[in-house]
Amino acid sequence: MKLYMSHTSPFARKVRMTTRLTGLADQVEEICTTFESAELRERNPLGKIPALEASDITLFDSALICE
Ligand SMILES: N[C@@H](CCC(=O)N[C@@H](CS)C(=O)NCC(=O)O)C(=O)O
Repeated sequence: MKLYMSHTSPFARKVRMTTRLTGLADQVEEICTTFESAELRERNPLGKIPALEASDITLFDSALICE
C-alpha cells in the first residue's frame, strides 16, 4: 500500500501512528507529497492528505484509513 502524506499534517501523523501501532508499517510505503501534486490529485481529486492507495482503490479521510 502507498500512503500519500506530509510530515506536517496531523491527519497523516494519526495514520502513520496507526500503521505502527497495528504492526502494518512494513506494508505501507510512505510517499511525501504536497496538496498540489498531480500524483496525489489523480488519486484524491480533493487534494487532501492523507490518502492511502490499496490495490486498485484509494481511500481518503484519516478516520476511514485508520478503520
Ligand atoms: N478530514 C480529513 C482532513 C484532511 C486535511 O484537511 N488535510 C490537510 C493537511 S493537514 C489538507 O490536505 N489540506 C489541503 C487542502 O485542504 O487543500 C482527514 O481526516 O483526513
